[in-house]
Amino acid sequence: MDTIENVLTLDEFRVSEVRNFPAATTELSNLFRDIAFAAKLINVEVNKAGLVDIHGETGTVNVQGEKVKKLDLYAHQQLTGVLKRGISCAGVVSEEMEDVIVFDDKMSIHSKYIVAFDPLDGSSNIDNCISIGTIFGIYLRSSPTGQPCNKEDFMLQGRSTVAAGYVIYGSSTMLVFATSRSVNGFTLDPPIGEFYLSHPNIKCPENGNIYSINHSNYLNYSPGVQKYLDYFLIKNKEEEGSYTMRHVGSMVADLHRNLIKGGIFLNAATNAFPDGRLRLLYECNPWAFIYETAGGRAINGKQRILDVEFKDIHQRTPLFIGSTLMIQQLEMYLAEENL
Ligand code: AFP
Repeated sequence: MDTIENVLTLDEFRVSEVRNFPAATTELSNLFRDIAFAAKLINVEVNKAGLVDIHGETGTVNVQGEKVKKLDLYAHQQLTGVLKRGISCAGVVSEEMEDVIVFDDKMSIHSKYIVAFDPLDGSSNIDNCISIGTIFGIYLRSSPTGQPCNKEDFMLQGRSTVAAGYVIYGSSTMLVFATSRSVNGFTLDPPIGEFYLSHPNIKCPENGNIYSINHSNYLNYSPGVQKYLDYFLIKNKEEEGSYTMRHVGSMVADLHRNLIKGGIFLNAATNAFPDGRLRLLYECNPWAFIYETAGGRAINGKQRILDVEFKDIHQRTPLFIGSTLMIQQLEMYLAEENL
């Protein structure tokens, strides 16, 4: 086993990337460092959630009509503050804010990147000590640098993602960062306050035996999705243990596990949510980019998530994401339903 001296810290990894890949920019690398710093700040508060007054709901309602927990707001403020103080981000869009946030200070206007994030996904789980996470996507702005970015810069398609990642605040805290080259995972050593490269070059297994879905909505799903779910039940009747259902209700936790172990995660359209529950810009696009880079796939049932047309910064989409062969099989069931 490697001693800690042989394991790269996040900073050492950043330096080695810039050295080994001449196309890697220090600006992106700095952005990565800033997000890691915000993750540490958020992690400290997440770990104290049961103890301090920060726990609980603020009572206000966010743009999605959901009650905002104090930690959601705290995470939003930390990420926004850290990115604004840095020199690599021109503006952000957050699940917690109705509109985009443009950084108009004299450093930020020269930055070429913008960031879309869900500061704390799965926050209805905070009260129950269940893993939660931060999701982010990094894009190049289209407006010229030297002036503040604008709302149009955020009217993006997922395929223009430059980098994306997530932080999972679980039994360990991990930061996973994907560029078009690779997906790498870093685990936080809390007493030292350092992220170490624990999961280099993550690959999503081509196949898996885990499916993750809110099964209570079965009768509200389309016939194709229902038949796909029936397939797992029938297979398990034939040979018990062929498949297992695992659904935390915190997509960072579900998707992190499936990325490592292989599996499929489904958030399908229902009567109440005809476009699914998840948000395209700052949830599904980053995850689609991470999975595709790791060799997996992400679709909305009709097309690749990264090709979905932009309509609104808070638009929702169904999401089917996971191991390639499992997505392929789902597509067969969805194709049959359209015959
Ligand atoms: P919260 O942030 O409100 O807890 O929502 C979590 C979430 O967006 C996602 O992480 C889950 O996978 C999804 O909701 C679960 O919702 P449904 O199972 O009701 O679709």
